Amino acid sequence: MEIVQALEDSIVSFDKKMVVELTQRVISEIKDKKSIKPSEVIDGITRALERVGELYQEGEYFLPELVYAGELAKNTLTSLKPLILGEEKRKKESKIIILGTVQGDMHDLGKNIVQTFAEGAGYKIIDLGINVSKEKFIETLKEYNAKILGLSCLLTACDQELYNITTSLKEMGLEDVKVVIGGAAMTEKLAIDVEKASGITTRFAEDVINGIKIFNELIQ
Ligand code: B12
Repeated sequence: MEIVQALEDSIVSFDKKMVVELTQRVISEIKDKKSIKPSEVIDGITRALERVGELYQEGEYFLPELVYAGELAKNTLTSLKPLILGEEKRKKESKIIILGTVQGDMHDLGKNIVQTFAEGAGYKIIDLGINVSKEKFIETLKEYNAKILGLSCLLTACDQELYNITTSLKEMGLEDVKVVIGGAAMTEKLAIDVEKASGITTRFAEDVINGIKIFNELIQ
């Protein structure tokens, strides 16, 4: 786990050369020695971005640093993707999840991790990307006759979108759709409030692993 810690530190200190080198080492550890799991590396990357976020909040880092750390993390995740698919493979090919980041929000690193893991767990993911309107979510749910909607939201300012989307689901007669929300601005309490206000089943996932468990429960 020392390598994962070093990778985490090199993202926080923007040491690109070290990030590239450590990513390669981590990949060999996963493939050859099987001493590290891809999910442990994801946890390390998540911690790194959380630390960068704290430094940003404290005024130590600024927006360009956030962007750069996000890019370093993205490159590592892209290299890990084939291994994650290998780790999580199971059979739920016919189960479809519509996924996206809500309107007004451009964050996609967490959503992309969910996409990769859920695909690895055998789900078919229709990823609508970032800044997705409620109309687009609803149109796609209908198009695929999908019953699970995964929403990523990292900005408190976008909380209202969750109410808008779920209320529309109800109004459109799609009350059998179940919603799973995740991202920095989401909480268990918010999920409960959204469910109460809309009547649409809404669950909160604190991370990707918890998210996959919830998908499994909801889709049974
Ligand atoms: C990287 C980052 C950025 C990057 C985004 C790059 C990208 N391509 O995504 C950039 C620089 C572009 C950015 C921009 C902004 N950001 Co920003 N950003 C972050 C940062 C540092 C990390 C987020 C991240 O990627 N984390 C790592 C991923 C892996 O974690 P995650 O998203 O939480 O996802 C995990 C779980 O939550 C869960 N999950 C997530 N989504 C879903 C969905 C489902 C269905 C499921 C099951 C699970 C799930 O699974 C994931 C894996 O376990 C956070 C700080 C933080 N602590 O979160 C701030 C943060 C989210 N940003 C913030 C802000 C304010 C902004 C800006 C408004 C800044 C500005 N002034 O312009 C803009 C917003 C632009 C916009 N309209 O969206 C604030 C939000 C505050 C709030 N509560 O509203 C934060 C919290 C920073 C802070 N402390 O102030 N940001």
